[in-house]
Amino acid sequence: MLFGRKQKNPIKIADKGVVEWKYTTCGYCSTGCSIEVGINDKGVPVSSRGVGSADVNRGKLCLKGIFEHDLFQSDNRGSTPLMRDKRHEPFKEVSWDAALDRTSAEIKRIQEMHGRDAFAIVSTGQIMTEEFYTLGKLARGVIGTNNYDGNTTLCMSSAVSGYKRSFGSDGPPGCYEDFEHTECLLAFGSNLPEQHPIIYWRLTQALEKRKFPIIVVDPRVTMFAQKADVHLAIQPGTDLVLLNALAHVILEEGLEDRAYIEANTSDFESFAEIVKQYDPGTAAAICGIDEDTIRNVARLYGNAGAGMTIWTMGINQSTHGSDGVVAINNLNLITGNIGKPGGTSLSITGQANAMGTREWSSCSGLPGYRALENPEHRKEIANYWGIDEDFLPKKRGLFQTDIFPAIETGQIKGLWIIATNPMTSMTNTDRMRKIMEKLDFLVVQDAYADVETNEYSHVYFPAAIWAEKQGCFTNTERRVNLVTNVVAPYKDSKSDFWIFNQMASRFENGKKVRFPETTEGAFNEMRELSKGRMLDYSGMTYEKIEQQRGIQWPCNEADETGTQRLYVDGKFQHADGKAKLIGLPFVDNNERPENEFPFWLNTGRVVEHFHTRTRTGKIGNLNKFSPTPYMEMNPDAAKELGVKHGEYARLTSKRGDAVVMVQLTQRIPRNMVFVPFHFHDCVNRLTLGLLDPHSRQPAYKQCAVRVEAVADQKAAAVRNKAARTY
Ligand SMILES: Nc1nc2c(c(=O)[nH]1)N[C@H]1C(S)=C(S)[C@@H](COP(=O)(O)OP(=O)(O)OC[C@H]3O[C@@H](n4cnc5c(=O)[nH]c(N)nc54)[C@H](O)[C@@H]3O)O[C@H]1N2
Ligand SMILES: Nc1nc2c(c(=O)[nH]1)N[C@H]1C(S)=C(S)[C@@H](COP(=O)(O)OP(=O)(O)OC[C@H]3O[C@@H](n4cnc5c(=O)[nH]c(N)nc54)[C@H](O)[C@@H]3O)O[C@H]1N2
Ligand code: SF4
Ligand SMILES: [Mo]
Repeated sequence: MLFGRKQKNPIKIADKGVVEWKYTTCGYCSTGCSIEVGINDKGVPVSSRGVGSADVNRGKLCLKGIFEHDLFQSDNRGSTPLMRDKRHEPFKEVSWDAALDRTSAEIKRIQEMHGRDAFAIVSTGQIMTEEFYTLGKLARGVIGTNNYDGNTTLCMSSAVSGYKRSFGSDGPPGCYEDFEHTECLLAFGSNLPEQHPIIYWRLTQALEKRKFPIIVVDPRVTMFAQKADVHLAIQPGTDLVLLNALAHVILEEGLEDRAYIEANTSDFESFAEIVKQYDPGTAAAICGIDEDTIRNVARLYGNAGAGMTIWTMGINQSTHGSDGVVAINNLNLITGNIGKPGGTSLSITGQANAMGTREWSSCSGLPGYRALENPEHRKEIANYWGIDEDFLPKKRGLFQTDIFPAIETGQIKGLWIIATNPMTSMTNTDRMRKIMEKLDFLVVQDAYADVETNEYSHVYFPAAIWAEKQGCFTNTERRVNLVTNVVAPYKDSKSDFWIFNQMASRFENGKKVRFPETTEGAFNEMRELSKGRMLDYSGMTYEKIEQQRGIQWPCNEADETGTQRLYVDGKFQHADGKAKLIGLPFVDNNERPENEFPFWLNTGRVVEHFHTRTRTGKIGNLNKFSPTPYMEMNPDAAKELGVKHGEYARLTSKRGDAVVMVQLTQRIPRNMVFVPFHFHDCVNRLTLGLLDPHSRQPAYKQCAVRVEAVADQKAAAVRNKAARTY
């Protein structure tokens, strides 16, 4: 009996006429999926599919990857360089030479008048590693500004700083395969099924083979929380207190790994002293998780043969972001869960190449995890690049979140923005508007001409995007994978690599320093510079990377396949070879809900959109699922205020206001609203963005707002539509 299947029409897959599939790596999130783009007989990309032989995604893609070929021809791609004398005047189309000459002249003028650091560069986590390396050479070795940073300060800075404090170096020690071995997974502030769908799929694959407990810490009942065995709906910004309490119970009940602590860590006593103060009763009053649950979770983790912790923005984007990361590392160090299968502290990274910038861009230091503060490192790099050692600064300059205030106070006069859109993604965008207006000169380099930040520019460089270029991305598990140029750059747009090389040739130092003409040439420099270091690329070639569908560093010349885990031997990068245990007292320094602003404002993402929607807003099959700025609100709280599902409501903070559609849901607690940050002139008008003292990362997830019903729904709808450019 076929139960009627005979009568059904078989599913038909439209024949797109693909004549060739070309290998590349996804350009959205840091999961690092291998993609093949299908090209038809006219050379047009018409389809995308996952690569079955790639270990990361094993043939799967999420919905962003499935439609990624639509990017190449999407609306408002930058087609030619643009220029104007004054901002807000109409742009004129100009040649590349004219745009590059004007920009280099402005950089020189500003540096001569106000000093080298008066010109700043803000970059991204979304260009190729070879492009990062080249930009670093240009910024540090040629232009010579110390105010050079990237949007990773909004994203990964807390993870970087936490890894450095604990282990003596950046570098996520684990890998996706750890899901296959772990006996307990603890996830902090990560909405994995929506934000890293394929990493989540890898987790579900592991769970199908073998059940192990999952504990999700998130103030919202996310999809991940719904799938968890234990959901800890934590008080915003207090993860550090919970982590201290977990360590407290583990030490109190003797669940720690004494041998590991003694052999591989330092400063245990001072750490234990601080942790003693965070008994679960005291902690419960702050973090909102009851005493018994804290004890149960500590026992689950402490008794697991291998325990792993993953985290994303719920930890990093906090005034205790860096401390939260160190506290996670503390937990895993005292339980001996670093560098072993299923035992790790794995920061889930964000942008496709957030890792590449950490490794090679020289934003926070020098290439290959070298430090500006280290004279040996300065010497090595100066010699290799052929510049005077004294040309390099002796310590790191301003972080991105300090560059903007320095424009406000007049220290910085000129700015080059590359592949980031701070007019939508920075906190307090009204303040950002004033900051942008203060600049003497702004150049914006983006794949799209309609990116909001371009409203304030004098020069616009149209950049080629993703698989119009060739180069590498590094994913969350340190896997270097290859992006190949599937199609030529759109119209007269150019690769970021080409733009940096052209800019270099317009400076005196640029004529002395070698700038290879191909990204492969830059890659070979990186291989040489990393030989014998922890971050070792020397055994990789483009060919090998494509063959293996990505290689995890370190990979030295004798190594064929790369390395899954760091610190397997318990040797760390601090001078004494040990990892540091660091005691972390909690200081409550957030803006909190109070009378006039009684709700927590929590912000983040949805699955269909990527960041400021410059890309996904233009792809019909993505935008149609989430076309409107909205907030999640608890039905009980809404009832009290007369706020209704599907209507517009106004949110107001001390900075500004925003009008959003209301989605009533029990996912969110009564004293909180959640708004995705993808829309311009929306939630970042409200955010405060207090900065973490170590990482300078903004607390995007904690501030206070009030909610009001909007009487004139029609006007709100019209305003809302007008505010969206696409
Ligand atoms: N579809 C899609 N995928 C993406 C992106 C995208 O824009 N769209 N962006 C990529 C990038 S760059 C990044 S950085 C990642 C971000 O990935 P995630 O960090 O997973 O995403 P978010 O939605 O920013 O925040 C995650 C969760 O943190 C929770 N949270 C808020 N406050 C707290 C707190 O105090 N403690 C804890 N424990 N949790 C809290 C929120 O409720 C939210 O569910 O996603 C990447 N992937
Ligand atoms: N309220 C709130 N705000 C947040 C966050 C939050 O959770 N809440 N998250 C923060 C985080 S984690 C992040 S990572 C930031 C992201 O914030 P942004 O960096 O501003 O985000 P994007 O929209 O991805 O900007 C990248 C730009 O690069 C362009 N682009 C893409 N590919 C290329 C290329 O190859 N070359 C060039 N030149 N341009 C290219 C795109 O068109 C886009 O304009 O937002 C932060 N802002
Ligand atoms: S999970 Fe991330 S890397 Fe994979 S297809 Fe989706 S957006 Fe691309
Ligand atoms: Mo991010």
